[in-house]
Amino acid sequence: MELAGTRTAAGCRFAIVVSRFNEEITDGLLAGARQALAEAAVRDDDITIVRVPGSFEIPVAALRAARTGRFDAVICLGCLIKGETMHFEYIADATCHGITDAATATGVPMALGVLTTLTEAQAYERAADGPGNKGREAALAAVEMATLFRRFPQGVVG
Ligand code: DLZ
Repeated sequence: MELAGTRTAAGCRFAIVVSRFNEEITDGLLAGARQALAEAAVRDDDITIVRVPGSFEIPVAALRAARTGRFDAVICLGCLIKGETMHFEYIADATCHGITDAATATGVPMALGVLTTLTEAQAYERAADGPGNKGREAALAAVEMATLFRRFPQGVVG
């Protein structure tokens, strides 16, 4: 037997947790994610946007969204730029570990669309419209995991 997700996710529900820090860039990530979900036949009504102040707040909001039991996957979007962020490594580390912990604690897939770049130019490049948009990539991963887990429900052990 082989289990895999699909590229369309009609009927699946997604939360997108997006930080306001570096908002021009996170707006680009959000647009890319929404575009990818629309292409995957996800209805607007099945998408909930959760706005948080900065990347550091993403994990707790993602955990709360997952715990509602309403979402098949959570898409996490943020932007950390090393050149402007003195404690870049600490926030990046806490954010990535926090998202991982939230996913493993709840069993709800979380897609990582948090940019960690050296410069603002690199961040804009990764948030620009097109196939390289990292919000888009995160949403595609979420679609694949959401549809995989619909076929592979929790509790089927042994
Ligand atoms: C404080 C801070 C700094 C300096 N830089 C960033 C950043 O580049 N990207 C980001 O998403 N958030 C940043 N923050 C805000 C923190 O994530 C957090 O919101 C605050 O420390 C309040 O907890």
